[in-house]
Amino acid sequence: MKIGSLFFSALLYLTNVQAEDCVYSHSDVGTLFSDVQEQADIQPVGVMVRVIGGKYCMGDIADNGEPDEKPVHLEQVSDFWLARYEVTRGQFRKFAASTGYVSDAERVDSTEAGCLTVDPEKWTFKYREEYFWDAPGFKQADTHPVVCISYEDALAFISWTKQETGLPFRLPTEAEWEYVARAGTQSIYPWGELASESCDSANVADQSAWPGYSKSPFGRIACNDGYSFTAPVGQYEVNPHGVFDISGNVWEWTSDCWAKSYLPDKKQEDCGLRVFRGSSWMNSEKSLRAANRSKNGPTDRLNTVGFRLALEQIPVGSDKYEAESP
Ligand SMILES: [Ca+2]
Ligand SMILES: [Ca+2]
Repeated sequence: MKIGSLFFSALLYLTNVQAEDCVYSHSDVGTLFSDVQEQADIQPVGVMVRVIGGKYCMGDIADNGEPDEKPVHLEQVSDFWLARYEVTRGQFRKFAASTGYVSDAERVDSTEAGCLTVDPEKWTFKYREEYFWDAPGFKQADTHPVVCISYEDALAFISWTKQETGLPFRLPTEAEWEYVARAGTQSIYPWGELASESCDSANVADQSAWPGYSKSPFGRIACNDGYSFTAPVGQYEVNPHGVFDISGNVWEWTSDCWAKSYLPDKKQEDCGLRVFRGSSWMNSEKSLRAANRSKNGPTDRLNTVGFRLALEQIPVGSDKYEAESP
């Protein structure tokens, strides 16, 4: 963060944000999907969409969340580019094949090799040595989002995309992620106030969840999205900013360190924990909320967590991509 924007943010935190501050005009929110003019197909990353920045209220607006989602505060997001889809297993396969990359789940020297998965009988989580991105414990195709990926694995993939394209790809920040997920809304969920209305927009723990799910402490949402585990990317309604699966399917690593609150003076940032956002096929009401934050260590990996790429800007006149209209 630049010094100027840090000062600006501090002022906003100190201001007591009122409900009316969270009412947006269209120009505040930025250009929504109906206005999107720019997208770019950049191989091997895929389609990136341009997100027009704006200001919004970040955090637990509905006041039904966790302490780390408070206080609600104004955030200013600059224009940036975000991948239309979660990174797929096929994209990760191409990366692993061309670089010989060995993921954290596959490292033999790992104290806990494999991928963290749930025991469907006891609903306890444990690392299973045989599970990794190409064998996550359920059936996937290469069009599904890659899972069992640690934060460090995601950074390794990003390094490769930088080499392949010459463009400075990165993970989105939490503020960028929530800005895109909310898309101008202040409701509990991006689609409204009810989790049961999620199934057109997101792959969650729904009525089609696997049989072992009857013992889950998370519960199942009262609608049917058609997938027990991951779904191919892009199966549900597009978000107003032009991206798919921002909520649900798989959690997405962000570039931020987790902190106990959004207050700068109490932040006590612990970079031992990185934030991921958006909930997954295994989760339901609580974690699907737009304000929800989850976190894990940088080498931890679960079969519910993947990632999505962001990019500051595409250089004018870049020959790395073909600009397209949607
Ligand atoms: Ca589902
Ligand atoms: Ca997602």
